[in-house]
Amino acid sequence: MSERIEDIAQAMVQEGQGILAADESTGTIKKRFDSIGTENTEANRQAYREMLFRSQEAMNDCISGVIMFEETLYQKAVDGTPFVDLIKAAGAVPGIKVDLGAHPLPSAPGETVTEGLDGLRGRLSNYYEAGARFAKWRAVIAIDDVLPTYGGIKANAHALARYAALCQEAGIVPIVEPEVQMDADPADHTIERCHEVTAAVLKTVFAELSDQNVKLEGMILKPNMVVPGSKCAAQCSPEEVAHHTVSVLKRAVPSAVPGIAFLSGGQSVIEATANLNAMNAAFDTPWALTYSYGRALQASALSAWGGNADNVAAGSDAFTQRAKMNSLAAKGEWKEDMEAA
Ligand code: 5MM
Repeated sequence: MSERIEDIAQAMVQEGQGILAADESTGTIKKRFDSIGTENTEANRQAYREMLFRSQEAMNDCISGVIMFEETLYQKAVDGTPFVDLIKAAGAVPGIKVDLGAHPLPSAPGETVTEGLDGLRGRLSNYYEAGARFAKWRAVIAIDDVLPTYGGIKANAHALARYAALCQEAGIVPIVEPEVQMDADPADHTIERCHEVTAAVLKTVFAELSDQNVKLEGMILKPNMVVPGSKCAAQCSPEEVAHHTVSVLKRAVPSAVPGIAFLSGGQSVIEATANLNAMNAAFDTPWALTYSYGRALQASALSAWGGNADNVAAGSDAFTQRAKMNSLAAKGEWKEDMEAA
């Protein structure tokens, strides 16, 4: 694997591949395990992640990078192989979530700012030693008729840029993730409102990245797609989502950025695939458009596994199916009837 951040970033968005977001913190994976009646123990977290990382076909052909939580970065498979080595053996890049979560932004009701900059330089050096070659930081942007405020956008964009510059100094590719939420209450905003807010957020993020001298060739953007809120009465077709998303991105994201890897944000597994496919089928873009999905890659695998060691093959098959469908979508070659096949 090359050690230039530009080459690592290119490898992460190579054609037909995308990123597995398996960086659920201990609290978030508890919610996922609760949904299948599985206890949130370290052993179960290890077993679940090993099932994903040992899914050879998916990992070899469809997954270019894996985002891990700190615990996972240092975990091993049952045979003693470090997870980092399993991921590298599949030709994928190991990555680490380095933010410490979204916390209330003072004097800004309803808004958060993501924390974790203090001590980040030292943590990045340790994560590099452990094998991580990319990192992720997620800013959470609330949306309704009046939110977000400019102050809220600016605080999050500034933190994203400070994080990205520190990553690049450490030889680590930053995934810059500003998420305009689609499913947080009230979640009734229209696609036009999401368009407006996403455009303002990305414009501010790229201004801050420029101010902090972040090398665009050595980063990946992980945005939301432009979609209506999950409770909006007017839902949209994949073609409408593709049109809004690509037009916002074309105006905000410099062509020096090698790739854009979307979050799924609460879309169903099929919506996330269909929307990505619609973009790649209809538009030529200066950057690769691919996936960095958490729920949309894992939901069916999680329920097929169900916390039962006897179901590892079924869970792995379900993960492989979603990885293959999204790989096709990243090339604009997916069709709905392929799901049944
Ligand atoms: C996998 O979930 C990630 C971690 O979430 P927490 O910090 O809340 O535990 C999350 O950042 C994820 O990487 C992105 O939101 C994309 O995941 P989705 O499920 O939206 O595709």
